[in-house]
Amino acid sequence: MITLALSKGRIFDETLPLLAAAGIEVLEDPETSRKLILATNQPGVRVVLVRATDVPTYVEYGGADLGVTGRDTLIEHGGQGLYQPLDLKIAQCRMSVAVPSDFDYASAVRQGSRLKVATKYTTIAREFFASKGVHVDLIKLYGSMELAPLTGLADAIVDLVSTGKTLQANNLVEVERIMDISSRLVVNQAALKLKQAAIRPILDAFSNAIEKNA
Ligand code: PRT
Ligand code: MG
Repeated sequence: MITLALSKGRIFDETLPLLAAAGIEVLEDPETSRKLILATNQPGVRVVLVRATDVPTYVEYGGADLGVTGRDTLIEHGGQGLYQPLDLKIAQCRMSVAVPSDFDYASAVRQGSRLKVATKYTTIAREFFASKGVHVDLIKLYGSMELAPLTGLADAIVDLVSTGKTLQANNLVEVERIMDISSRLVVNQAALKLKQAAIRPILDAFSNAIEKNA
């Protein structure tokens, strides 16, 4: 049995076409079913639904053989013990710094001010500001980062941006692009050896499908 860990929402939705290319069809809709283990049309393949941030953990410890996870999540997790054979080019966005539209970020940086930065992505934020030589106090949040500068909790946020509509709706502007983000396939290292015969065709089908989309 091959177990694939996915999170509900954009990762599940955007992985479906890749699974289809590998001849795998998920037999239940996670938005309507309450099940956490979903059968597929292939008796040897199942999908487990986990929180996006838990995908690397499931795959690292063998709770799943394969998983799909954002580069953001992977960097924060550390990626240890995971084989990362493919950039699936799905769930694309960017990691950015944003501030209230009336905050002069450029002069704060120029003057060497200490910035209060709220984020879920403390590893990425710490490395980015350290590389720029900007001193920051990081405030760890688990969601709704956009609220932090509006309430005086922070001067800036580090968050994912895709259309930019969320920033705009909250009067925030993007002042730095830290990195481009897409989702990766991650594979448990032991599973890759022990379940080669089942995993290899899935990797090949995904890889061909990505090339076709490019
Ligand atoms: O939502 P939940 O708390 O359950 O978990 P999650 O946020 O970790 O999962 P999910 O499904 O929202 O995100 C999974 C992965 O999708 C992330 O790890 C990213 O790699 C990728 N991804 C791609 C995104 C976005 N685009 C995205 N736009 N993840 C989040 N967003 C959020 C962003 O945080 C911000 O709040 O969408 C908002 C901005 O979108 P725009 O279009 O208004 O700019
Ligand atoms: Mg989310």
